[in-house]
Amino acid sequence: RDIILIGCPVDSGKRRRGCLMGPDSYRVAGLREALEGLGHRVTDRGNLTPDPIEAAGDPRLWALAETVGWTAALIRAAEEAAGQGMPIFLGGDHALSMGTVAGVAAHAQRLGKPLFLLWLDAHSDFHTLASTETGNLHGVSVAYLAGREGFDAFPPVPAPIPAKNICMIGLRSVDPAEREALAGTEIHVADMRFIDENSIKAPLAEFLARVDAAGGLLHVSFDVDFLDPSIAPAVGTTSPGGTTFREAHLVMEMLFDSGLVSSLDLVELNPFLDERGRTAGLMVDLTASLLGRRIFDRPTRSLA
Ligand code: DIR
Ligand code: MN
Ligand code: MN
Ligand code: MN
Repeated sequence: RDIILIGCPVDSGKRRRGCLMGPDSYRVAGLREALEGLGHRVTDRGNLTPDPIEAAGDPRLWALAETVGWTAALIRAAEEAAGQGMPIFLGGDHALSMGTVAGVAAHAQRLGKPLFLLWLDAHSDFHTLASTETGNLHGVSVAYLAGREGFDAFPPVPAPIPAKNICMIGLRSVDPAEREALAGTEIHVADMRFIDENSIKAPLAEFLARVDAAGGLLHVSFDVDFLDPSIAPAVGTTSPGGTTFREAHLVMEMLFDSGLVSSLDLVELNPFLDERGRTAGLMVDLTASLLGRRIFDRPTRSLA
């Protein structure tokens, strides 16, 4: 495949700094080389910068103008790149997905195909600007993309994503206002208890079958805190009880087998918190699984 790496050093979506170093951490950890080793053509476009925006600040919201500027710049860049190959957006915090997913959705709309969104995260990121308790805008991305009210400060979403096309897997930290809002939508939600009881394969297989049946494009937004902090410590919002090493690789391997993934975000890596590149290296390995690295070719020979 033609893969386009786009550095998105967005660090405005929360107060703790460090995600701006994410793109370079993935480069140092060998993302490009890993994907080339799987036979892909890889282009690295370097890092983007936000549009200069003079938005009135809001004391309740952290760095609103900067995040709006990033969103505007990323919508353009993502729409363009989605027409040229498979973009991988190297974050940066999860505020960047407001731009990348909105841009990819505009591209899908031009093609006349529905866009589906897989949100791999401990958090649902479903606050509005009115409901956020922290004022951290990395917690509002899905609400913006789904077309919820109250985002007048942001660029209009070119093609809001229907709730039934969104699936969240890995949830374990959902604020009361988010719970209530999610309950009123058709968003598919597999929280950690559901995964414990049913396996992570079940909700993903069901979602992929729907994407396939609809002839859709699939954007995957991968927050590092989807993973258990014991294997992925380099994230500012760790939450215990996350997915294991093998659960995460299984998700990536199933995504590769589906052949449906058309774009990817890697978000919330904070290299300042990493242990000698351990988390960055795991994210590179998981991305390689998403793009075809496997233990054996399937089907595995029967032992019988
Ligand atoms: C959190 C954001 N619910 C908030 N969640 C995070 O600040 O509203 N998302 N960390 O990944
Ligand atoms: Mn997130
Ligand atoms: Mn998260
Ligand atoms: Mn929260």
